[in-house]
Amino acid sequence: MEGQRPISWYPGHMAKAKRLLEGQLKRVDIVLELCDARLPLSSRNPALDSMAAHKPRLLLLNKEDLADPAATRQWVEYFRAQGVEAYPVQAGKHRQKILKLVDDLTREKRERAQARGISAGSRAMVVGVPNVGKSTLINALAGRSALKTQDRPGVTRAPQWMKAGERLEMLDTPGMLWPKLDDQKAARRLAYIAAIRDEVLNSYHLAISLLDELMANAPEKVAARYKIEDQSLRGQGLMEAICRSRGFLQKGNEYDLDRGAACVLDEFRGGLIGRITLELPGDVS
Ligand SMILES: Nc1nc2c(ncn2[C@@H]2O[C@H](COP(=O)(O)OP(=O)(O)O)[C@@H](O)[C@H]2O)c(=O)[nH]1
Ligand SMILES: [Mg+2]
Repeated sequence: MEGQRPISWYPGHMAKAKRLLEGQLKRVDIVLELCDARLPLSSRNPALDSMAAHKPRLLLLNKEDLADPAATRQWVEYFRAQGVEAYPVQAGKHRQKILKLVDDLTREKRERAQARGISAGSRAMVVGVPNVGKSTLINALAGRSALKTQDRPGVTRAPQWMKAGERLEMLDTPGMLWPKLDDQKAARRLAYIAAIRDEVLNSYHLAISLLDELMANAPEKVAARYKIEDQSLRGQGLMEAICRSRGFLQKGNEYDLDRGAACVLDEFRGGLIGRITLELPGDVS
């Protein structure tokens, strides 16, 4: 996109994250993969498929409260048609539901072990790209609120196990998946949900690009939120209309476009514009 630096991710970070994750995966019976329900495609990383092959996996479409419920239903159907167990959740709220799902998925292995006289529980870990809710989920499942996790790639320490329910132990460190940055569209979308830091992009251009996508998906929600009458507005014209309606003006009555940009990004992230999903299964090429 014009005026925007390409998004970069250090290959060294990626390689370290991969090594760390491979080591963690070896220790667990089941993987709880988190993605963002607003971006079920862009917020997953297909590298996990090969790394966690042959392990039971649960795909949790997190932050369902921020996503469009009809779109979420479409995604759940899409994933299930592919044989992926997918469930919409709010990581901090659905402890019992998630523990039950994990219990069901690990039952077979547990019963096989019991038949051989081994009465072992199951071990699980949480995996996902930054900001999808990994720490929130770990805290919720373990029933603790003071978990201090370091999910920066490369931070190595002895793994700690926490009890989460009667038969489940959980790795207290989330598995860090690096975001999918080779696809610029996916990368931009990850920046909208703050999975990659703002600094790597110019906020103004990011907000303009987000507005473009919002107008394609849910123009009436944007119009209602910012009291915009002309729904054909796009780009700077739309941002100016938002600044006008919010009174974001600078000296000399110029529009404070940066303030408008920050406002749109914040309000989208907080769900204030409405429950909006930015990609549908039909978009999968
Ligand atoms: N609205 C909403 N916010 C959530 C949900 N789960 C997590 N969050 C928020 O998302 C942000 C990132 O969560 P965190 O657990 O730190 O993500 P991590 O980087 O994957 O560990 C935090 O501000 C959480 O409060 C959810 O289901 N709904
Ligand atoms: Mg975290």
